[in-house]
Amino acid sequence: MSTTVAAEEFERCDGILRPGNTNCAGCGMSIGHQWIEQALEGTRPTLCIPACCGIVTAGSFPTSAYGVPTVATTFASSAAVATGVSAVHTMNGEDDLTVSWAGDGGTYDIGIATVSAAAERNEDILYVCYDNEIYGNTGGQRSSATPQGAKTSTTAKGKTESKKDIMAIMAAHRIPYCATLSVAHREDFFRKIKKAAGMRGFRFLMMLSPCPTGWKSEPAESVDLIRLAIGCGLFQLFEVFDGRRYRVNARRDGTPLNDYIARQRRYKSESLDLEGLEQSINEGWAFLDAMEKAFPARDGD
Ligand SMILES: Cc1ncc(C[n+]2csc(CCOP(=O)(O)OP(=O)(O)O)c2C)c(N)n1
Ligand code: SF4
Ligand SMILES: [Mg+2]
Repeated sequence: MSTTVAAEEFERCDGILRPGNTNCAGCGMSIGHQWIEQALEGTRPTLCIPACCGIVTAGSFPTSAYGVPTVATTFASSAAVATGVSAVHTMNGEDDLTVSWAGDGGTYDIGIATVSAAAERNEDILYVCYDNEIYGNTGGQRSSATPQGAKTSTTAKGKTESKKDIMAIMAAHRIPYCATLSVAHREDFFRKIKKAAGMRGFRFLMMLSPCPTGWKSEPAESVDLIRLAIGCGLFQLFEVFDGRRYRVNARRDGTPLNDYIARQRRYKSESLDLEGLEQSINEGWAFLDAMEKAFPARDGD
């Protein structure tokens, strides 16, 4: 077997994610990193990553699968550390982009205090939560982002509570920009990364991140799953400006919820309540439609 690094791989060594990383096949993080890198067109961000799969990605010292400066933070503190990194860039007169890249555990749960504090201070941070709806790297435990009905290693019969509405929480901070990201909608993804990178202040992006290991799904179906999640309305693709003006980017298209559920063995659970889930999807859309109608985004947003 040749040990020569292919020319195009070598060229990518200074990108965000290098070849040879340890992400599982079909992991949403791999797509997310590559698309952010491509959307930034050569801009090299500084990454602040808490304890999560994303910091396992780096591999063991002294090598790293990240080709940009990366700070590993404690589980709760990526937004606090990013605050410091961003301040240092400013003090040095550098225009560098500071990116927090954190899981749902580090965002919705243990990290919520530092995320909220940085958002309230409107720190100059691009915060990206890759939400795989579990504590992936520690064995797939439940998080507050785990959806109702999904089995995890700590909810053997399926989770009984609903997923926390992190977008509503972040919008309530009235930060300049909040948006959801889909790895099945490349153009929309790139547009949002470019938009967020071109703004100042706290920008919050949330990507539903397929996780074949935790979702018990086929790695090759990861992108299809996100397309189905949007088609059935379970995952809403939208953006909020200054926490007040809403724009929906894709609408549900009548895809049956079961088309999404049936492809993931995590949903083979006693507590799955399909009707209840459908009702909460309808309620979520009634809310989002009403917000967009009452408080639409402006042309320049
Ligand atoms: C204070 C503290 N508690 C627990 C842990 C163990 N721990 C490390 S990462 C993690 C879960 C991370 O979940 P998430 O943020 O969703 O990222 P994922 O692993 O899914 O990528 C846990 C429980 C820790 N590092 N620090
Ligand atoms: S456990 Fe899930 S999130 Fe973690 S690397 Fe594997 S697929 Fe990605
Ligand atoms: Mg997670």
